[in-house]
Amino acid sequence: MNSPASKVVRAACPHDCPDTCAMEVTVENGRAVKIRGADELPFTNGALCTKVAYYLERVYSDQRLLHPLKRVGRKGEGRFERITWDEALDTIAAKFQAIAADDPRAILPYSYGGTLGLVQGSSMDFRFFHRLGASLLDRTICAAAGAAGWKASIGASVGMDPEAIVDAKLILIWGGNPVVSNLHGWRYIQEAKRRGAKLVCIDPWRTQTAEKCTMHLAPWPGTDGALALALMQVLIADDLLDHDYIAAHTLGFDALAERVRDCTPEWAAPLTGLAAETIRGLAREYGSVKPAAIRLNYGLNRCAGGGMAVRNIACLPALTGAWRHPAGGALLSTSGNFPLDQQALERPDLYTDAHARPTRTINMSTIGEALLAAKEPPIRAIYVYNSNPVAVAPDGGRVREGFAREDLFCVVHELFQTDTADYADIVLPATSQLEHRDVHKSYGHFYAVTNQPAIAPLGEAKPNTEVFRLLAARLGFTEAALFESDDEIAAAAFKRRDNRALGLDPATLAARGWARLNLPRPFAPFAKGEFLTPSGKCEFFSASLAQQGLDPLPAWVPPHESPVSNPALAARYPLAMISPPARNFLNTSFANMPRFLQQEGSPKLEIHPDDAARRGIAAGERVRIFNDRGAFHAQAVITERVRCGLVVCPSIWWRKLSGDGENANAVTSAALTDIGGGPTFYDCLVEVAKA
Ligand SMILES: Nc1nc2c(c(=O)[nH]1)N[C@H]1C(S)=C(S)[C@@H](COP(=O)(O)OP(=O)(O)OC[C@H]3O[C@@H](n4cnc5c(=O)[nH]c(N)nc54)[C@H](O)[C@@H]3O)O[C@H]1N2
Ligand SMILES: Nc1nc2c(c(=O)[nH]1)N[C@H]1C(S)=C(S)[C@@H](COP(=O)(O)OP(=O)(O)OC[C@H]3O[C@@H](n4cnc5c(=O)[nH]c(N)nc54)[C@H](O)[C@@H]3O)O[C@H]1N2
Ligand SMILES: [Mo]
Repeated sequence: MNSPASKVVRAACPHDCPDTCAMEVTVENGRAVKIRGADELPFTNGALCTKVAYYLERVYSDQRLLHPLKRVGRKGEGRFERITWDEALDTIAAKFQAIAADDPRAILPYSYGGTLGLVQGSSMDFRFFHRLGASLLDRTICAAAGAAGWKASIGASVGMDPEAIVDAKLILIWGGNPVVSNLHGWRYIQEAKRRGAKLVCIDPWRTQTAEKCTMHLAPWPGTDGALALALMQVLIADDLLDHDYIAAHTLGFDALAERVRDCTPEWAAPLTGLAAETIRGLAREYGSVKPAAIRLNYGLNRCAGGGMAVRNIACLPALTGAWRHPAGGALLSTSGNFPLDQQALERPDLYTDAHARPTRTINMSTIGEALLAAKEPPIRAIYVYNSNPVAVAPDGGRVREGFAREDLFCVVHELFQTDTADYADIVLPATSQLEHRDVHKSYGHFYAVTNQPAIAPLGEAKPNTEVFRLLAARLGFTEAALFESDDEIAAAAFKRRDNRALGLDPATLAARGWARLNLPRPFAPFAKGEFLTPSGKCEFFSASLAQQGLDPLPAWVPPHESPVSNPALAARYPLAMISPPARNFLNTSFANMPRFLQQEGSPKLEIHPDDAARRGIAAGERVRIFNDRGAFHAQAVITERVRCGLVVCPSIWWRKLSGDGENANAVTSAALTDIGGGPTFYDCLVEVAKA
């Protein structure tokens, strides 16, 4: 009941997760006392995940940063002193002004998925840094390779309706662990299983998802591209094709058939570590069971060939005509369905109007190298928000070295004193989702979700947008776009004239908390072709890849680090390591909350009994995981969930809370993917020894 002292506020889960839940926050006398998943949004269905169900513990955590701070100790040491907002903003403005007078490109914004809100994550921040003339950041750290690979085949991040999957008869869960990282999407897959679908999980690790599937295939990390080519070979050789669909809606079939002629299951078997008969069986099933759906996720795009692997898989439903049915086809991300008005949100014209020379772009996945070696100009200041690079970026030793530069001016806007905040000169306290306004799209469903502030900012915390407005004023900028309110920004987020945005008007969103994109039901995006590629077809042959100097056809790109691609390295470091999400953490978010730390215990390394025995490692023992880049420690979990030769470190731990000041990114590589410039977290050879 809503009495004056008690109200229910409509909110959105801000976290980097495909589910983007609608939430209801009960507020009594200015304090949030209850949070729950909204019942009416079909995807959320009244339930939050185990992390966000306890969100109030995060909001009201005694670890929250409540005042601006300035560093008084050495970088990384973590000694800070309280200052006023005026002192903090004056310091930042003076530094930025001095650097910008020489070359504003020496200033770098660094942000990612702390909140996926369009207001707090991609509006005023972009406007401010555009006006300032700072370097641009290429936000590659998660999905860049997969998005680029998908784009080459399909044209944009559009795929099947995740709710329609309930009617599929065969579902390949490929490079995803929905029980952990897409819990609400998993509900629809389970419903399909209840209705008789067969679920096949393709994941090197026997996850909780794999256990609940009908079948689990465990390829070596980074070999999905080869597996997909072999599936194509069988589909073509056994004539399990939809010839009409191929003729009408695809480009380059003959060249593709030629390309995969020798990519038999026998060819792929030693590369993937799967039996040839298993591969052939999967291809025959995929080619004959209808409707067949593929739910890809990003786990498979974190290896050298991650772009091409996704591209290859995205070609499969066009060969079999699976796209004809709403419950067939494939889905990686629904992002491209949302008619965002990116120009209105980000205002790139603020750059071009104020600066004659073009800026430059820094890839966030190689931030260590950029901080240490970027030239013309070197990076002199970094402003970090919505991200924790010292813990999440690959080749963590280099990243820390970069952030430790005494001559680097570093601002970190955060809710918590993270590993990165320890390297800041100025730390600014950020509001939580309950304390600011936002609006969200989703990358796992078709609903926009609104977020109204439920409570006043705690302490002196300020939203991202507010800080940029204040800094813009201090720097003497006068453009109206730099002073818009959060409500105004939220109202401009979607392109009003795009038909898909019907119903996404701010009033509807505010009243109900969420709204579905105006897309037909049932939705079969490519039943009649109409792909979003330049040719309008599913491009087996991609002229745009060719233009970039890349292979225009689906191809096999081996991992950077594997016995096949680098036998000398594999002789020294024989174990492939992946570090996917721990269930109770969301990247490094939640990994400082006592409840979740207690559930995860300590950093763990899952290792096969034979690999453990060979190294004299007993269950529960502390082990050292190392390669030429670095080392970290974990507790050995001896298990057949991993095959011999594979180790898994559920992540991402805060370095300073892990026991040795390191985490899995001490050993991961900053080498990039084939397409899209993405990171290769899961392409990493290591050795393990008793500590
Ligand atoms: N609880 C929880 N939920 C999360 C997150 C979290 O940290 N915690 N993170 C969020 C974010 S930012 C993202 S991007 C998504 C990530 O979620 P997903 O997109 O599902 O990606 P990952 O969890 O990285 O990997 C998924 C699975 O892929 C497997 N995998 C690793 N390498 C390979 C490979 O080469 N081939 C194949 N076939 N499989 C491979 C891993 O073992 C893992 O089980 O989840 C989001 N949701
Ligand atoms: N080894 C290994 N490394 C990985 C991965 C892996 O699987 N293995 N996964 C990779 C992936 S998929 C991703 S997406 C990245 C994730 O990397 P990040 O996007 O950096 O994610 P988080 O670690 O959750 O850090 C987000 C930070 O933003 C802060 N924050 C939240 N809301 C706000 C706000 O409104 N304002 C401000 N200023 N700050 C806010 C949070 O407190 C948190 O500290 O990590 C990557 N790193
Ligand atoms: Mo991610």
